[in-house]
Amino acid sequence: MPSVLILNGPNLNLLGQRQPEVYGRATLADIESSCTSHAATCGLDVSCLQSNHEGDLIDAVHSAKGVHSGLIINAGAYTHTSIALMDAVASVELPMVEVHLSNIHAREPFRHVSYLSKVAVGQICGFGPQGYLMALDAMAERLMPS
Ligand code: CA2
Repeated sequence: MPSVLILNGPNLNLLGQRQPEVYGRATLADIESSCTSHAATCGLDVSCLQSNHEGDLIDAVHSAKGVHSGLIINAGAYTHTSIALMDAVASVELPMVEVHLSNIHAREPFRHVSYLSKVAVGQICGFGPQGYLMALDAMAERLMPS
């Protein structure tokens, strides 16, 4: 069964505890659990990792090569700043779907730019936790076309 690595970046460990008006009430554990259940219905295995550290996210992307068939990444604020994470994704040559809980294009101008989008198959934003499930559907179609 193809395996997908779901990476979440800085501060996403705080989901459900603060700013529910922006990010909703689901915790990261809730989201990871629904991803695991949904992935099974799509014929995918998933592994989930969250880190507040850019280098750890880069290491996780490097380690995905040869282990996972695709990446789903919500890089948090590193989305808008990290050329290094973009380069890491490009280097492993795995399909990557970018996810954001909020609609980054409807927020502050500094959130409108995503370095990760340049190396993504596509970006899903504004649908809250459901966006991760949509990303799994997109990845399943990409890895196992019907
Ligand atoms: O909408 C998203 O998913 C974001 O990636 C979330 C990032 C933000 O910097 C991006 O522009 C868009 C921030 C994640 C912070 O998460 C928190 C959760 C609860 C309380 C405080 C922050």
